[in-house]
Amino acid sequence: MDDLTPLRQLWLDRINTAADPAAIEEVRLAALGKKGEISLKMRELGKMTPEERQTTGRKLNELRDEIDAALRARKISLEDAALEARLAEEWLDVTLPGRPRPQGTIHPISQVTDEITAIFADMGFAVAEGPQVESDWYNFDALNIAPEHPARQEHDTFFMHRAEGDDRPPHVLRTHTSPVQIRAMQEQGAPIRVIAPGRVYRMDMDQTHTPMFHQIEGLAIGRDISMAQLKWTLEEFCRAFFEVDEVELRFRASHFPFTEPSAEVDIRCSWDGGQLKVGQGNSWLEILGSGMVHPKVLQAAGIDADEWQGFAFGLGIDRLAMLKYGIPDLRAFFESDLRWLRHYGFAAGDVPSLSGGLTA
Ligand code: 2NM
Repeated sequence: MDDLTPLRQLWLDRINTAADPAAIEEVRLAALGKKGEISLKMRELGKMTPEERQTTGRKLNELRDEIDAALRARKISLEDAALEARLAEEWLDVTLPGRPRPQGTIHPISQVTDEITAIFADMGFAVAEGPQVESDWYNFDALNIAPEHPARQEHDTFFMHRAEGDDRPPHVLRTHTSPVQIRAMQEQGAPIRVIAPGRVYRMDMDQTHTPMFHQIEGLAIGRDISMAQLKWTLEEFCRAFFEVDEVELRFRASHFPFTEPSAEVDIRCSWDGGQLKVGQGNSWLEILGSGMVHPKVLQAAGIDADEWQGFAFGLGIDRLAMLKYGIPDLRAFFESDLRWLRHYGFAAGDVPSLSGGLTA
């Protein structure tokens, strides 16, 4: 049999010039596959004399093994090179700073809610929360609001839909956070001291009203809690909230179904050059409603009205935020305008605390 050296050189050249793993596989099939050149040569061994077969067979075996080894080595080095290329291409610098995104701020409503919550927390009030979709019992009946009361009419309250033929009274979007206080009294009984901040809904939309707004209501029930403690609590709240040493409050007789007696509360103020100053001047600013919780309300919430009494109050967060921070337009509160937010919003680090002064 002829010299195998040229054949050997041919295949090693092909192997070493194969550009990628797919080309290597083609060369392998052409050399060592069933119909590959080396395989065909080995099949011819059968036609040889035993002597020829022995020497040529050994040489062919050696050549096959050498080609096979060269194929594997080339394949591995091509795969390594491909991996190196990918690693060089697909790098990611995990130390890069994050991409800048539109920078938001703490909304004035969130800030003022946190400020008010901090003040009442300091006076021993816990925060209570409840559903925004309420039964008419929690939103109206339990609060001594009669079926014919104007607040229950279609044009004031958002009613949820009932299925056709379901005659039960529909649920409502809560019109105040009082239902939260009813639930808190049912769950915890008396004595109790809670505030309920949250969203409330009324069908109203003009310069000074939005159909969704924010309220905080407070409730303190004990054996002998009176209007005197209500007045002190609200004065203390106003001193802390408006960050002034002295405030003067005026209680005006009013009427709410859920309190008796009821009072609207004004704070003495001045408007020098459009700038609100609290605690001085000759103007009065209405800031909240309040009263002694009606015995029927206590009873509806499962509290014995012969043994317990207490005060409640409610205030609008949105209006207080406008007053404290000089924000002129209520509707801008809910437009999610980033320029407005950057102007009126607060930094994430401005956490209200009483020890530091709320806005220190
Ligand atoms: C106000 C004014 C007066 C009030 C009453 C209650 C409850 F649930 F305890 F009866 N919560 N809030 C209340 C009382 C709310 O808002 C102007």
